[in-house]
Amino acid sequence: MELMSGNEAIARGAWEAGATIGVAYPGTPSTETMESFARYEGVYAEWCTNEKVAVEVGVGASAAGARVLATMKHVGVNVAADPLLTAAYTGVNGGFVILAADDPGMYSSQNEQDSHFYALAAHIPSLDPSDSAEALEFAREAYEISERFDVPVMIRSTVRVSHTKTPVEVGEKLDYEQKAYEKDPAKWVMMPAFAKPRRKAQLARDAKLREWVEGCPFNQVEHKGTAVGVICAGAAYQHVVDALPEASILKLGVTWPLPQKLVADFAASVDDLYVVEEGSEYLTGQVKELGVKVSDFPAPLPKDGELSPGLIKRAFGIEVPAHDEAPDDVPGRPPALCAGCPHRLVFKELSRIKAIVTGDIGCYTLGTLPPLSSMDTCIDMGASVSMSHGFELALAGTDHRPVVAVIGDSTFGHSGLSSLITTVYNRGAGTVCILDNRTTAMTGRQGNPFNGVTLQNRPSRELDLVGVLEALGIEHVTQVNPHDMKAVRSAIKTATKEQADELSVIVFKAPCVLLHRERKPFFFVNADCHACGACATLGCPAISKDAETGIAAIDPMQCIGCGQCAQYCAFDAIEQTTSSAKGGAL
Ligand SMILES: Cc1ncc(C[n+]2csc(CCOP(=O)(O)OP(=O)(O)O)c2C)c(N)n1
Repeated sequence: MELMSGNEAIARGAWEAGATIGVAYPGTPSTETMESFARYEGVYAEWCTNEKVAVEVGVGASAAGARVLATMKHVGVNVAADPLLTAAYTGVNGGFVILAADDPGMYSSQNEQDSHFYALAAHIPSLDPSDSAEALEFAREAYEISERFDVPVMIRSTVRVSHTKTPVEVGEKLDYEQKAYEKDPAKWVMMPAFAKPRRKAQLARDAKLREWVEGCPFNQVEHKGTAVGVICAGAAYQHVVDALPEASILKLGVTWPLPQKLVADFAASVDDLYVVEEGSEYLTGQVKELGVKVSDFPAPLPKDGELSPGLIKRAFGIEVPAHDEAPDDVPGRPPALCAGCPHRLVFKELSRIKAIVTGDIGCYTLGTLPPLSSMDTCIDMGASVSMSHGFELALAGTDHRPVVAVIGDSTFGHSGLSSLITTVYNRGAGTVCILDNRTTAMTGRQGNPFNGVTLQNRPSRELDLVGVLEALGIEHVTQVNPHDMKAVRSAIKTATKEQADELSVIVFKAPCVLLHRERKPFFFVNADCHACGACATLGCPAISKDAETGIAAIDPMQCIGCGQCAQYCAFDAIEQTTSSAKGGAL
């Protein structure tokens, strides 16, 4: 017996099933799955530039005969949807399993989505583990299902299942022999003449899957009483067990296709049937489509966010003791860029010149929050560059503010590059700031093409970012140290004023503070502080102001000695210690 998170258990299950190839782009709450899979013996695992590429590499490896694991967060499935929906036609050779990890409650995402809808659209089985033991079991079995029915299989997890550690029984690694590859264009070349019969094959497969799912042991009925019956899956099941100990439960381990007879029989065995699901109406809709009557909750169950036993109790009109729920008045702890973060001064300067800043997704999205208050927009990865092009087109000289896109190195590799090519091709203008902190920081410092670090530390090639930009034919490309206020200011000024009518790209290159482990002597505020507050406008968590006097202070435990603040002090009141005292813990 071992304690594993759902993500670790999925990796273990895939390894036990004989999966030898892992492909992913990081994204919370899925990331640790591939990091964990990569540590097993005999597997090859890699970060791809984005989820579409990951699924395509995966389809290639599956076609060639290997068992493959692909992992991504829910929004990554949007990116991968193109190959996924056609891979659902081609089917597989070696088993192909895709983890879609959803984030109800948006702990670290830009939206809430229910990936079940992709399984429905693609006609591929969706398996919903409710704890780590099931995550391991379902992942292991998913490969058999994939090969038996010639179909990619989705494991749909949520943050609670992916990140909670529960006991698992680990097994032995299966002695799986990679299949042979045989050329078969009618299966693998999806041109209309071949896709049409594959579409028919897909529909015929649906019927087989519907037959199989009726007897699939992943779906379980827990009979308690006949008054209330609840259909649920995944994390919602755990909350229902806590909230409604008297209710009978149909726990669905397979959420597409639904076991029609099992659902109908269960519904007939209870007086009132409810469907409890998180932030979605997928299951409710599927059950209703079978002609089964679903009762309304006595009080509304939220349609957004994560569920909890308390929320479910309330929906059923059960009183919830105060200690069951977190109080509403817990002080908020807004996230902030780390002390010494190389992104900080870029936002400070863009805010100072009142630029329109189209932002992107990464640590640097925090440049939106006060006191930097810099970013105007952020919707999905890569959008900063394409949206700035859109702003330029629509404003076309009618607004005096410069339009600046801000994007991280990993996000640029993910999809910013294709956006930039659109701007170059159409002779767009504006400034693009690439914040190259030498890592994919937001999701836990993964490697990417521009730092050349690979998941399994295999030899790689670090892409020359400036070289790539110059090769696109962009005339104004500069590289700047983002800790140097004057250099940052001057580069932004040149790009937004002198080169205002053209396209310019500034690469701000300095390692993330969590990578750069050398500690420098910390800074402190001396007696010359005039309480002007300039240093505090940087939003560095190490800097505070006395509530009454306004005099600044620097917390030596948090300061890492980057010296950004000292450059903003007009009174030379911020000094670096000369002693060997080092900055705070990293
Ligand atoms: C389609 C999609 N895939 C993955 C993610 C998860 N994610 C958010 S930001 C990010 C990368 C951030 O790295 P980078 O652009 O280098 O910025 P940094 O955090 O290092 O500042 C990732 C992978 C996402 N939000 N959307």
